[in-house]
Amino acid sequence: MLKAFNENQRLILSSISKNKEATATSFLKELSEMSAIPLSTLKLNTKILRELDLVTYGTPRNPKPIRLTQTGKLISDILAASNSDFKKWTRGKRLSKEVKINVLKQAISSQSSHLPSSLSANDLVASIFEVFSPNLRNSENSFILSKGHAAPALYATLAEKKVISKDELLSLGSYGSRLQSHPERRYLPEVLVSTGSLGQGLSIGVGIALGKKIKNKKGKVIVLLGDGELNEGQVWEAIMSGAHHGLDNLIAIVDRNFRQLNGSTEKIKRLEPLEEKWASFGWEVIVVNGQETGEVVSTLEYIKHNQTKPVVVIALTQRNGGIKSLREDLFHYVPTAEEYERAVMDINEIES
Ligand SMILES: Cc1ncc(C[n+]2csc(CCOP(=O)(O)OP(=O)(O)O)c2C)c(N)n1
Ligand SMILES: [Mg+2]
Repeated sequence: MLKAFNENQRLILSSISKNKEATATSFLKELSEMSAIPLSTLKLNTKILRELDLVTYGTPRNPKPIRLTQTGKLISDILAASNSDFKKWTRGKRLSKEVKINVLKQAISSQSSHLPSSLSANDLVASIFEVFSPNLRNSENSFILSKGHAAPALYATLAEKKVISKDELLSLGSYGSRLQSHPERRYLPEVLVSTGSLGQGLSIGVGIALGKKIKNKKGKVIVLLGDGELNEGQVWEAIMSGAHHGLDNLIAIVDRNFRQLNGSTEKIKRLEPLEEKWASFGWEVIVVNGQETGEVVSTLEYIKHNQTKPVVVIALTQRNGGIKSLREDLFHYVPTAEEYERAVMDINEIES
């Protein structure tokens, strides 16, 4: 039960208990400024808490202070006393640290890798495997890396899951290797769908999720997309189909790094207001910090247990994966030995 609450909801619950007489609007505005969490994310999570009967507040016409209900107070107290999720988040962080380092190693050994796009996605891929263990033996969950050029992040995560060895990672992209620069289902069964041609993954995800419904099968279907990838019209057909069929087993995750190739997504073809676009197609939208594995893991846990319609997680990321010594604006990039050493030091600093 406690696992069901994500980090934003915990923050809201604990802050309301200290709140005196503020209305929901002014309370959330202030909390957003203090925490640097987008207002829309806090609003959505507050709405969820109200649906769970944990908080009450008025309307713009009939303003009332935002308050915890009796159950809300109880849950807030239990959450304050519990540290069980923190253990889980730490596990997520450690997993991601190894993945980041192994993504860098693959870039160096192959000398031609989509390093920045992989670093951007790697906390997301690690978190997805942490929560759902998709595509692995005996797992009922399915994962499609629609932005297939982030294959190194997938391979490094599969190495953490002991599906492939860390030595094999160094064969990335070489002739005869199972680890091609875009994931290839023929060579690696844990790659559910071969990808690389952008725009197709969500349509395939809709098909698998619909198939599960028809056959009464359990499990979630998770699709990771790039933000530039959303320029493909086929993605929006899939978004409509997911909503039309009420697929409460389908989760899209958008790696929102605001970059596609070497340019800005907003200059090339504007995506904003992205949350509103997905919501207007009938999806539930959650915005997270995609470089905080704790936040991503707890959000995915929440969705796993509470999903009632298709959900999109818009994950705010950076092409350097939060590693401050690496540039954020590059598409193809291979670090020198010196840059690698510096990056590993940065990773140890972030993930310690
Ligand atoms: C159908 C298709 N068109 C073009 C490409 C070439 N391409 C590879 S990556 C990329 C940019 C993708 O940007 P985004 O989805 O934002 O991913 P990011 O690298 O930022 O993670 C493009 C256009 C492709 N792989 N597939
Ligand atoms: Mg992008």
